[in-house]
Amino acid sequence: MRKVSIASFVCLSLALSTPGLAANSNHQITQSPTHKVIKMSAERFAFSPSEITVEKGTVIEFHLTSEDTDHGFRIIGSDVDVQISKRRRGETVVTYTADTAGRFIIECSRPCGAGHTAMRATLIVK
Ligand SMILES: [Cu+2]
Repeated sequence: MRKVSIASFVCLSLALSTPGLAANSNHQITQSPTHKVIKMSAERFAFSPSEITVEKGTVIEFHLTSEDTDHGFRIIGSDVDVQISKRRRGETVVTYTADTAGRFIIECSRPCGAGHTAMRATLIVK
């Protein structure tokens, strides 16, 4: 009987001594990153949409498809560089956390024809 009451006391004092922890986890819930799915298609020699704007901290899930041949999808300055397989070969899904504000160039990274080097899109992180 006495052991039980000591245990209760310990639990109670732990709960009372950690109000900061409780407040902090509430804070994290309200600040949890926004998750955004963006469908983007590639076709000689453009991405559609060609400009995307997100809030800083957004976790972007790109769903990429091609309307013609193989294309690439590289966000310059990041690790993201994937292939978008030719039409009807399914979609490529890649996740990017937009944790830095700025303008980022997305370029096609697979030679796809005459306009390949001009095949770009812009990601704006506010
Ligand atoms: Cu290309």
